[in-house]
Amino acid sequence: MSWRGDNTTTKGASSVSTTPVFDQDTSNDIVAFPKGFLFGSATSSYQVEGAAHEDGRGMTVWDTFCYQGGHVLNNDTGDVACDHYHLFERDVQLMKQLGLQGYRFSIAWTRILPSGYYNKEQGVNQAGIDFYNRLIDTLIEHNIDPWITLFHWDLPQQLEDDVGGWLDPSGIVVDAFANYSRICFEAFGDRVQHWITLNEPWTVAVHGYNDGIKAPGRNSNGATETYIVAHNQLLAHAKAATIFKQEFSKTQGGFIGISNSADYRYPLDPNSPDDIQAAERAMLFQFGWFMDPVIFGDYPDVMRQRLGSRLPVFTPEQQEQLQGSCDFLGINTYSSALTTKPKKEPEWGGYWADMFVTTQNDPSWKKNSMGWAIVPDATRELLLWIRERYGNPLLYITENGTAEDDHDVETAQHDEIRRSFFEGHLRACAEAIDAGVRLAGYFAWSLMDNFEWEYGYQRRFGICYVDFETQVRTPKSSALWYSETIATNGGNIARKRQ
Ligand code: PNW
Repeated sequence: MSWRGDNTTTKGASSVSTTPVFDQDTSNDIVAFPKGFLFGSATSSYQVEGAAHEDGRGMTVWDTFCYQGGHVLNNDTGDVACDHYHLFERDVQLMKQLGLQGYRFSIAWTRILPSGYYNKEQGVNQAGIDFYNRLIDTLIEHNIDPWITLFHWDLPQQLEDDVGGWLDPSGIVVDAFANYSRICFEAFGDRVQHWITLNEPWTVAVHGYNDGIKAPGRNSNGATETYIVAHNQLLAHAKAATIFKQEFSKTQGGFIGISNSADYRYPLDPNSPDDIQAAERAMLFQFGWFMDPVIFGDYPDVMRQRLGSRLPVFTPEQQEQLQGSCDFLGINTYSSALTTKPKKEPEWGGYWADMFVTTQNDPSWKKNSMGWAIVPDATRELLLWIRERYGNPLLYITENGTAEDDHDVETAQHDEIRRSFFEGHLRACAEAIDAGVRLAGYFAWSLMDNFEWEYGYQRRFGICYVDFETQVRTPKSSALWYSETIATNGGNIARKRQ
């Protein structure tokens, strides 16, 4: 099978191939992932770094949101978090011990550009560049492939104050992101092969501007703001990806993509045309909203039909920039639901009313400590759905994981629910690959317990337990199991559930 990227020369952690070979032997009872399949784990800057006011880092909307009080459980903040900024060397050691092949982390925009903008007087904050250089070099020394996310929600506060952040109608925020991205490609692109422009623009738009539960906490005008914020993020992605392709990838190699939220929706009644349509509409309102533009150059038809003029319009030039802007697609997937068509049109406006879907869980599904249903098979269905709609693109699962109540280190070391979550989801991935899906890697969310946004430190997604008093990390049983999965290439996963 031929893969985009077949001709790449791999730099950085060179033992990690970017060229998976799909020659699956499905006669075996045990799962085997394709040669070159990448197993990693992920974090993000605001959730793990801490050192919030050190070495010139500028304020972000998440600092502000936490300091305002009342938004985050216990009014927790990311001021210290996992202190990864100071402890990264130990953390890389931990990754090495677990045998991780890739580490997906995000760059804090305001460590590089404290105000968010580039200008000659202020220049670039060298201390920020130095930190990520040390992190990248340490990863490469340990043969762990660095995957960079450029934006994982910590927008510079100055941009929020000056132009309204992602609501900015003038294009300043888009240009600022493009300039910041260029600085990163230039500084780190000699060693970094995989770039993710944005993490879950869906969550920023919907949780930040429709539901008001994440920074900047707006919810009064979701019916329009949500779509403007999504639009500007897509334009920012397109501009950064264009810069990458025009100015960098030809000479320094590398690949660029975007990580989108994608949770599979089943029709409640598989024989009901209304339910089938509701499921499709839900997928297009979440995933298609961001994926259709980067593949086809425009939003899904169903969104245009339901929103009319509230859905912003791309110019032909923007469409051209967007279409084909990704070398690979990053999938962040956590849960699933059964969908049906609501009995009547909602009286209130906003994103969820626009989607017009009622969801429920199957009674047999277990729930995690976030209340999210655990549905491993939905990941296989999701991957097959993506293959059908988008013509079998190159995929990476850039996040998948679960939060459990591991509130002390002993409990955490017996996290059987999380272990079996990973087993089920990785089996589903293997099944999709057997069916021809081009899935080339998987990142467990998260390497360690961290600042879980509005839930503060009360929800733990880590495969390693973090004692936030002492900053000691302890691998949970899921981490040890995952480590064995990596070492045996899936050899501890039976093809069929026992
Ligand atoms: C992702 N949902 O967010 C983020 O990328 C991570 O930073 C975060 O820690 C992780 O998942 C766990 O929450 C999500 O509404 C936000 O289903 C919202 C949803 C899922 C994931």
